[in-house]
Amino acid sequence: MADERTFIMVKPDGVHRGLVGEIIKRFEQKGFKLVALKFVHASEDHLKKHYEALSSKPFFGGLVKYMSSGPLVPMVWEGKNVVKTGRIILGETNPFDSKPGTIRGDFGIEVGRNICHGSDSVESAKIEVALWFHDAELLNWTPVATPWIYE
Ligand code: IDP
Ligand code: MG
Repeated sequence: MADERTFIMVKPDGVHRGLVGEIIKRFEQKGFKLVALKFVHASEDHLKKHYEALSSKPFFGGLVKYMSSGPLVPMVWEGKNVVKTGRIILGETNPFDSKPGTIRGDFGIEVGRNICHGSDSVESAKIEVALWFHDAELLNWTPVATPWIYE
């Protein structure tokens, strides 16, 4: 369905390394539609909620520190199969396992500095979008290129 949505976020290392435009570009040029975007410095509490499912992992504390150490660029992207395709655009969790051509494969080395986040399912995307954005921040618009992307 062309109205599937995913939550993508540039992490602090991606922001510090000047990769915000590069990451947006890859989703934009694929044909996905930008629905929401902001620039925020999130609290540890907010990030603990975002990564709730990982709270028992040994790296959880370090992950929350890293994610709250600097600005983030949370975004919502929409399009057919955008959740799965978004994960392919990002690469594997560990940049070492990520193929060239993916964001993590092209720009990262270590799992704890993997540049970007992407929802892993349609369900978790809904939860993450609601955690990071108010409904009024999700814009309703139709790109003029739509009939040149979808048949
Ligand atoms: P994902 O971001 O590819 O969905 P998850 O397993 O959901 O991967 O893990 C969330 C984030 O936690 C990863 O993107 C990475 O930043 C961090 N992380 C995952 N595994 C490790 C690890 O073994 N050491 C340090 N950080 C990790
Ligand atoms: Mg995940």
